[in-house]
Amino acid sequence: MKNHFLTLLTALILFSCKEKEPSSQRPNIIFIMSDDHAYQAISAYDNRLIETPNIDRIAKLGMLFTNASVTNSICAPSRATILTGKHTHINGKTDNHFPFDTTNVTFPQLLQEGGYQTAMFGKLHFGNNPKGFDQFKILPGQGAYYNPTFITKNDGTYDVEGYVTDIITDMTLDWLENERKADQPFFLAYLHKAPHREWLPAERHIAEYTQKKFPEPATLFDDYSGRGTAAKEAEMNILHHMNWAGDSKVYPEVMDQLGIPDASGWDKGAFQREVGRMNPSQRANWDKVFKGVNEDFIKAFPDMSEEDKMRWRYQRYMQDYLGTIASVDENVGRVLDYLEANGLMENTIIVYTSDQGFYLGEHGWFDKRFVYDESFKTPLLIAWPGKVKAGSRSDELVQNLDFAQTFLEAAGIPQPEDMQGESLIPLLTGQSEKWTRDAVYYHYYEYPSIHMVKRHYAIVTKEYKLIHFYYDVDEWELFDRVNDPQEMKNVYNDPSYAEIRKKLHKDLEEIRKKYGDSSEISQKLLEEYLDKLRASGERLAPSFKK
Ligand code: SGN
Ligand code: CA
Repeated sequence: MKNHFLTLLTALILFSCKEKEPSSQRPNIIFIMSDDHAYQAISAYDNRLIETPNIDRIAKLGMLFTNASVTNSICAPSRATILTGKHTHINGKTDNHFPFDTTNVTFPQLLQEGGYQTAMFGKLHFGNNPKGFDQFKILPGQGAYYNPTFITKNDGTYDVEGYVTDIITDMTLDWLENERKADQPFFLAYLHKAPHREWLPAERHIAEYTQKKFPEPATLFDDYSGRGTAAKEAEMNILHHMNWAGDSKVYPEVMDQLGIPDASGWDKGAFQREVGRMNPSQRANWDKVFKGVNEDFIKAFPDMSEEDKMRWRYQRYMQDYLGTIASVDENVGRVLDYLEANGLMENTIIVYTSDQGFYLGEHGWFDKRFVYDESFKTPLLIAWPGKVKAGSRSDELVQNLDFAQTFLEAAGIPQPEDMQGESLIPLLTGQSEKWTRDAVYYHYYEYPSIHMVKRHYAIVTKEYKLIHFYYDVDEWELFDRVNDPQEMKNVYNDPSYAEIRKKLHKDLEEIRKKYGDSSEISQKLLEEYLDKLRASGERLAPSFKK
């Protein structure tokens, strides 16, 4: 009897081990995404502005993508594309204003059903909670840098004292240490708010960064003469459209003293919304540095030309923007250290990306939205020790559209037929001959809205970009990406590009068909958007001209 019992027990143990084997071999996935992190501000791409040694560790361990892009360069729509593996016109999330349609199927739901433990910490920006997560602690909307509020799956909504990038990391590490189940693979979304506007660095970085001086981009004083109405009318110019208090950290009372108007109507409010959240000790540390910055500005202001003001504002912008990235890099380092110290490196896919790129003064701009390179492209670094060759690079045209299917393939879960991306696994594992994509599709919708970037769609190849701006204009642009990498000259009407133009028009039609986009769908989405804007009293589409 005893023997029988032991045999049965051994059989049971063996059986359950066997059952668990496949799942324990499936990789963990850590998806690290920052908000508005330009590739120009990651030293693995470009070290003229900042050193990011920890983010660079991911490139050293794995693969750096030099041609990664988004399908729609704005926050919530990019996140919707990532989670659904579908273009905006299919998943319906055209803009930041109105909530995500949660009847969409997202890949975390499929991972969860397929046996993955799932968690999300940080910024989602959907207007509702994520589906398919065993645990989440997310910021409401854009979230705050100092003493942020979190919406949580199990503990309601509460404020946490401290700096947002540190807190999101503390939550992530706490989950890895205390909630992660050893017998299940996990998907962890670790999503930073930084370096999103209004760019408030952590206390420990303020003094250091306000003293730095950064090289100016060649196109800081672009007059947009080589491009059409959209570039000329966009409200993203550092000199003309940034907030003086909210963005450049000129104190509201200093604006009054110098006679600088609150042209956006919420400049001083934006300052108050962010700096006003600080506790007395944080505020004292802030003032210790920024009072000096303001005093220097008061002295210099009377003699400053428009060009001087642009230069001053560019430096202020970079000091704060890059100051917030210093914390992101340190905190990514904390997570990588944890993985190393806990034997989690071997079987974990580590992704670092941003929800889109960003202008760091190129074309005189901040913000994103355009299909022009700085906002169309996005950083992408993927490590998977043992599977992805250390220190490798890919210049293939990959997109945020591809994450869902990549993760599903890695997890051995079937990819739904209606997802529109392609798994990156062949590129990651050195089978690039299986990768055949030679063009990608882009479509931006949020207009009229803040920054006033017109609706446009485009086809992009490694050599060219053909763009159509529509709705209140009907203008085409064609850029030669090889000979004009700064995209200063629209060659659409240049006769020497006539053949290329013809071919690209044909390819654009085909790619729109392939992804199921059309003028009818654009028109329908436009009307729905305008209806919702009207219903909201058009508060969401102010003009920010100054
Ligand atoms: C806010 C910012 C904009 C920014 C959008 C969208 N203004 O409205 O500059 O383009 O967010 O950013 S702010 O004064 O409120 O900071 S996104 O990353 O969420 O798409
Ligand atoms: Ca963003």
